[in-house]
Amino acid sequence: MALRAFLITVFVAAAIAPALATNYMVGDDAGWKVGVNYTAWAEGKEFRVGDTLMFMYKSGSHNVMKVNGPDFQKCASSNATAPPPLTSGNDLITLSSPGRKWYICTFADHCTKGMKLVITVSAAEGPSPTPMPGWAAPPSGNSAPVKSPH
Ligand SMILES: *[C@@H]1O[C@H](CO)[C@@H](O)[C@H](O)[C@H]1NC(C)=O
Ligand SMILES: *[C@@H]1O[C@H](CO)[C@@H](O)[C@H](O)[C@H]1NC(C)=O
Ligand SMILES: [Cu+2]
Repeated sequence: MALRAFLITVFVAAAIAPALATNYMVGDDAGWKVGVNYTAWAEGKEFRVGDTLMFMYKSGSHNVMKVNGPDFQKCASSNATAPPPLTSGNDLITLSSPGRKWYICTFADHCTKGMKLVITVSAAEGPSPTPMPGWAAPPSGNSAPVKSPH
């Protein structure tokens, strides 16, 4: 049963270890809508490369557009080469690079009414998110070095 115990240990360790990536539900239960202070929501949160943002809203009522800093201040989207806004209502964004990131809703006056989120993403830290060793080759359970006979 050494293998079984080892696998359970791995599972427990994986569950207890600090998460390698965090999934943030923007606005928590409120989701992405008018009337939520997303500056307050983001306060105190540490966003890191590899984390994800989930924007939840009724599709067709809002959208999510990544903009630059000046456009964020103006609640505009002037970048003609920027990708189109996300519109699914279930929009997952993976934070793939460090730095400041700005998101707005481009519907009517939603942005000026508060549908704007700015975050600062820092580099990933901690253990690299590589697969856990040991799945393919569990240890023998013998902690002493094996002495080869001579
Ligand atoms: C949103 O929250 C931030 C930080 O708590 C605060 O400084 C700001 O005044 C709030 N904005 C509004 C419109 O309430
Ligand atoms: C416009 O969008 C493109 C594509 O996302 C981006 O590479 C570029 O930096 C943006 N320009 C500005 C001024 O934000
Ligand atoms: Cu909106």
